[in-house]
Amino acid sequence: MYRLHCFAQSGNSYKVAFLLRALDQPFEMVFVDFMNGATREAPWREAVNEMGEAPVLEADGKRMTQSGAIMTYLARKHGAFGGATPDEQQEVLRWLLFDNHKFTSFFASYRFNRSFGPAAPDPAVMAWLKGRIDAAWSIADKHLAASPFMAGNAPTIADISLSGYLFYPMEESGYDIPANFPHIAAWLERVKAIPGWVAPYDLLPGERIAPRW
Ligand SMILES: N[C@@H](CCC(=O)N[C@@H](CS)C(=O)NCC(=O)O)C(=O)O
Repeated sequence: MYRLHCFAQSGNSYKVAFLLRALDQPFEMVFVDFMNGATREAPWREAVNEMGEAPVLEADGKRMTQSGAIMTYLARKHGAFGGATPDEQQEVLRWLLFDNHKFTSFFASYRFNRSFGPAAPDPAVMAWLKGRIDAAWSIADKHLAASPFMAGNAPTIADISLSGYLFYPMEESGYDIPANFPHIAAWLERVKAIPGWVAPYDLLPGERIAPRW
């Protein structure tokens, strides 16, 4: 059985959990106490992930990290959500890289600073991050105006990756997606229709935390 190391606020963990559900694969979840510093402790890094990050998936005698790499492994293994042709598979990879570099990463940092950080966010840092988010999201919004899913006509792990953080409550990020990114908003409804979809806080272990700042 798959074992997923994860926690409720982690959109990157949510991506893998959602994919496992979409693939109809049973899995066990291991709570990572991220908010109390678990991933920064040397023993955790030694035993679980040298990169100091969730998610981690244990499967087939391996311990895997990086949601994009984990999802690629699962899509190949189960023959679904990986893209139907070599061209689509290449497109999936292209969007996974864009997601990890620009789409999820800036937004995850922005949301963390705004809701869960140890101190009130620095306005200059937040303004810089917001500029980067708006630029990346505008690119995805334009792409989705012409395509139902990121890599063609059917959902893939690229959709699961890019959408992961967007299913968290709006008050955590302050981002009003329907008002500002209408094609992303419409696409999120299509992603939600994938069998197995469930909201992050109804799926992942750990307590929901009220936004701090
Ligand atoms: N690119 C990685 C990012 C993973 C990541 O940043 N995970 C967060 C939790 S959602 C984390 O553990 N961060 C620890 C840190 O940055 O110190 C992935 O997609 O798995």
